Amino acid sequence: MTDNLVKTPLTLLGLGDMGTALARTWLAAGHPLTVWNRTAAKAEALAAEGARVAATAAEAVAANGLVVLCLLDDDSVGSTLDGIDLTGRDLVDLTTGTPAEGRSRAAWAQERGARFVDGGIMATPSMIGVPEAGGYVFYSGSRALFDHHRATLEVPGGARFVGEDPGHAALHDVALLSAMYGLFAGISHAYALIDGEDVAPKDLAPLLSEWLGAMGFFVGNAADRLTSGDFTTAVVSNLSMQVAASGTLLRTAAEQGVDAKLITPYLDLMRERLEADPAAHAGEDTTGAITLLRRRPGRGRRGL
Ligand code: FVH
Repeated sequence: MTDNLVKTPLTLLGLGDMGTALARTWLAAGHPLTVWNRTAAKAEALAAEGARVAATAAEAVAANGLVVLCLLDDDSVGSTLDGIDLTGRDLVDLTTGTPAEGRSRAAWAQERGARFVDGGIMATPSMIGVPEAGGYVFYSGSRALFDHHRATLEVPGGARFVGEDPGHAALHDVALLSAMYGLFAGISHAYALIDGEDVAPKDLAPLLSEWLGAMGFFVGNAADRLTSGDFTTAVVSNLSMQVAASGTLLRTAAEQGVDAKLITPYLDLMRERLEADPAAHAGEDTTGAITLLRRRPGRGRRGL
C-alpha cells in the first residue's frame, strides 16, 4: 500500500555521520532526495545511491519545499542559510542546539517566510532506520508543518511532537542527555572503585545494571513530588540518613585511591539542602535538593 503513495521530495543539508544515515533511509524509502554538504566529496556515495547532489546550499533549498538540516551546530545553520531565499519553505532543523537557539532560529525562519520545526535526535547514526533500535526524534514548533510532513519525518525513526514552543525539542533532548551523563558518571565511579581489586568489571556489570534498574523508580517518584511539592510523604530513605551515609562513600573513595569528583556534586547538594533547615528537611527524600539548582528566580512553574 505505502509503496504506491507518492513520496514527498525533500532536501537535506549536512552529510556528516548523522546526515548520511538519515539520507540513506529516505532514499531507501523511495523519497526523491536532494543533498548538499560543505565538503562535496561526502555526497559522492549518496549520488551513487540515487540522491541528486546540489552544487550550492541555495540550489538545494530551491529544489524542494521540505528542507531538513543536520549540521554541526546552530552557527553552521545560520551561516549555511545566510542570504538564501526561504520563502514558502518548510524547515526541519535536526541540528543539536539549546532551547533558546531553537526559539530564535524559529523566529528567524518565520521572518524569512518559512515554517519551522526544531528536532532533537535521540539516536546514534547506527540506530537510524532501524525501528527495533528504538531511536526517535523530538519535534517542536509549527504543528501544521509537523502534521503535514509526519510520514516523511517518521522514515528515519519515531517522531514525537512535544509542543509548539520551538525550544521544547531541544529542552527534552538536553534533559535526557544530561540525565544520561549523570548516569555515566556514577557508573564510571563504580568501576574506578573496583579497579585493582579482585573484582572483574564483567562481574560487577550485571549487579550494576540490576541496581540501576531498581533505582529507576526515582524518575517517576521525583516527578510526582515536584508536581505535588510534597517531599516527605512515604519517604523510604530520608535525607538525614543519606547525608550521613555519604561520608562512607567518600571514605571508601579515599581508601581506594579514587578521585570522588564525579559523585561529590550530588552529595554536596544533599548536605546543602539538609543544612539549610535540618528540622524541615531531614525527613525528605532527595528530590528537595533539586530546588537548589535553579538560578533564575521566578522561572520555575512548580515552586523550584
Ligand atoms: N552522531 C551522533 O551520534 C549524534 C546523535 C544525536 C544527534 N547528533 C547531532 O546531529 C548533528 C550532526 O551530527 P553528525 O554526527 O552528522 O556530525 P558530523 O559527522 O561532525 O557532521 C557535521 C556536519 O556539519 C557540517 N558543518 C560543520 N560546520 C559547518 C559549517 N560552518 N558550515 C556548513 N556545514 C558545516 C559538516 O560539513 P563538512 O565538515 O563535512 O564539510 C557535516 O556535514 C549535530 O548537531 C550533532 O550534535 C549527532
